[in-house]
Amino acid sequence: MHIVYSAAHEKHRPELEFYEGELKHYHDAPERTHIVLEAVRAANLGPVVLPHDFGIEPILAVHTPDYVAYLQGAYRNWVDTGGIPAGVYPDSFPVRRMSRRPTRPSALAGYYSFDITAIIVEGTWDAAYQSAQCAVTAAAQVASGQRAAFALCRPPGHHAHADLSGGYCFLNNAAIAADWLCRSPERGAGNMAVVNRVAVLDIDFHHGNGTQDIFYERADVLYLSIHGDPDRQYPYYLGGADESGAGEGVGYTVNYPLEACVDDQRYMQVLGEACQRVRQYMPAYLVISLGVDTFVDDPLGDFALTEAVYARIGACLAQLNLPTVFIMEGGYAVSQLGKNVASVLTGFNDINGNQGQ
Ligand code: Q9C
Ligand code: ZN
Repeated sequence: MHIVYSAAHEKHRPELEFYEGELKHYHDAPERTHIVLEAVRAANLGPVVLPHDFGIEPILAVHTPDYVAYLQGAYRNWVDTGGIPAGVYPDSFPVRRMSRRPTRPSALAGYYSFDITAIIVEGTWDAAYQSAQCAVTAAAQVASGQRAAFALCRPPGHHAHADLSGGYCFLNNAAIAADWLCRSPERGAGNMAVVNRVAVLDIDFHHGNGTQDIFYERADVLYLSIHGDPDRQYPYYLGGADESGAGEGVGYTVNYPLEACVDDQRYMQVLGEACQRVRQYMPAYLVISLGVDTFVDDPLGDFALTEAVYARIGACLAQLNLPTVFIMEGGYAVSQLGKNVASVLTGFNDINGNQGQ
């Protein structure tokens, strides 16, 4: 399978985040991506390719124009109005009963965020744009007949809503890829009028609140997520088992919020259930939001998965026998990050008799 990677992610390098009451080094460091790149190279999964530029259209199909314009100008506007050069740090948020859209750049930062961790620096837009292009490029690979592709996205995407940043995410790469696959001309039996069904299975430790919200009222994208129960874990305010879609989308959102200390066996049991739901849906494509912050030593998660489970996860996904786009999301136990991601992908390839190479 092709690995789609752009070095543009390096331009997104916020130094500090406010974490559990203290200023800490930003968890989504560029080194994460370098480690994964090295591991997937060493695993001989396939060629590392640059993203094509599909332009702004696939992004605007998911995100609002005002939000995209805000992201593009946020850093310059912030600095020009006296903001610190270290980055755009939102401090106030319009929550219940507050809905004015302000013009001051520092206030807009809160207007377009739901938390304080998606920090914008000078290169953030370029990095987020190329990250989204990696996702679309990987989607285009499977739309044109490849069994699978891996978009090594950074910044990640699954927390980003149509018009909200948060959780280190700005543009929702998985949603952009899934939506693009629904509309891609290669799909279907060459019938442009047919909208393809796409399943998005989110195996990052955190609930993909952004992806859920983007597709909440759609039946052409099935969103499933296995994650730490939001009653206990970030993103706290979305991701319950009782959220199952609205309008035409009723029944097309499926959440598996789990207890702490989930082990390999329990995880594989729940993954099996989720895969059954995917089979029943009979999608044309599968998009995996691939986070490995489910690992026992991850500082941001409280599951207890061991390194041995990741190849099993990959094998289980391969058995769905669908054209599959892997999108990189979280994973912060840097010493094991590369190994765990590579294990998912090699576990997937091994089932397919290495067709991906
Ligand atoms: N006290 C991803 O894995 N901070 N994002 C949590 C908990 C945000 C994780 C704070 C974690 C976001 C893509
Ligand atoms: Zn995560």
